[in-house]
Amino acid sequence: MKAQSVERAYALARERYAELGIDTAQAIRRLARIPLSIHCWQGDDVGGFETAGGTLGDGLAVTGNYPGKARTADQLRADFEKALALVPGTHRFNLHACYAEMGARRVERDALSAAQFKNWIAWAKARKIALDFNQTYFSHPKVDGGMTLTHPDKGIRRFWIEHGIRCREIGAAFGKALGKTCLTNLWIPDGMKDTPADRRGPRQRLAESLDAIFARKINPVYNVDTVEPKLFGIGAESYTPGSHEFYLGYAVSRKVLLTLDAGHYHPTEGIADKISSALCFLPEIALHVSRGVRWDSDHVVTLTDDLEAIAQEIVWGGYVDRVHIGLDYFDASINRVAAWVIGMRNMRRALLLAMLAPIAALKRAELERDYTSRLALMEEAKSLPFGAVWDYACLQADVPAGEAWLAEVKRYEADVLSKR
Ligand code: RNT
Ligand code: ZN
Repeated sequence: MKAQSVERAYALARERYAELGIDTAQAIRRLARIPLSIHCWQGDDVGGFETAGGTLGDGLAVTGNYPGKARTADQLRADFEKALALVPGTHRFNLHACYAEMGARRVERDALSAAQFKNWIAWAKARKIALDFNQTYFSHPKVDGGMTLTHPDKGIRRFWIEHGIRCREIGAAFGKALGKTCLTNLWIPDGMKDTPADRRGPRQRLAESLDAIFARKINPVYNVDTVEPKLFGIGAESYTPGSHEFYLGYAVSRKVLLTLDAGHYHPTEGIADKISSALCFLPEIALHVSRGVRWDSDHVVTLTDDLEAIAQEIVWGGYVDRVHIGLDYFDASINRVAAWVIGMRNMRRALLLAMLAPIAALKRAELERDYTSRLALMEEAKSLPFGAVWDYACLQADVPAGEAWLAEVKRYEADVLSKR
């Protein structure tokens, strides 16, 4: 795209938005400051580096075998840097415990420490990237019968409790080293394939296990904890102890954050409407923005009505500082760097669209019970020249506008990915 055409289109768009009282320059500035936490696991199909060629399971499934996936931490870092250079704004990187780099000595998950993440910390520091973290309760022999923190065996529970604690400590080490608070997210795959006889026991054990994990207070300047509910998983269709109600109650009563994953509810149930409810009772929440197609399939995030609704809730509700936006999807059937870029750019596009809506006029119409105007304005807003503002935001941030980023990914594929 020619810079000159982008600038000309932007000048007209700015005028049009100004007629509606919308300041496009301010929106672009605000957008750049919203941090998105980008999941590391899109780069290698949730593989991690503990064992070579590990297979996923435990309710998670990645489909596709597009060539060129990252096989080492260095490759993953390089791939992410490529993606970062193609999206405007501030980004964090969200690691999982299974991305530990073991070096000469293999360490079990209940004994992990920041030592296995020293390369990640050094990299993040050098590039001024904040890190987030996740316990890894999958791809491990101690996920026994699909159970971790709810397991009836105390020894297995203890192992996973230790893992939970170690990961909070690693999160705190990230926060301390980088000077940016780490958000550590806990999700477990535990569940039952068929109708359980005891729904109570596993939930009580889960609450106890979580209490043991969160018992030690960690300075919230370094690490903040969040818990992620789910409706069901593959092989756990009938019962999930860590359901939405379970974790909502847990988060509110224990003062941890709640992570709303867009794929973790019934197929027609979105997470947008949950944001303002949860934020009545929680100071902050986290999001795993994803796209389920018929089930929690974790497709690449596209600019859907669901995504727009999420962004509108965050922006229109005035929650930008209280919602930690993270992405969570994994597609191995297309170029993985492109998958990152598409989802990242779409999340930003949705936020910008929300900022460029005539919010004040919409809210005024609503208060005056002029629902006719509310609907009319909402619909007219859909054809405002948003694309010109987005392109200009990219130009200003010195990242490719329009589809120009794709050529860079293709070049990277030819030069780097195809040679792996
Ligand atoms: C699984 C959860 C969880 C994972 C990541 C890899 O359904 O969404 O967040 O996707 O931890
Ligand atoms: Zn998730």
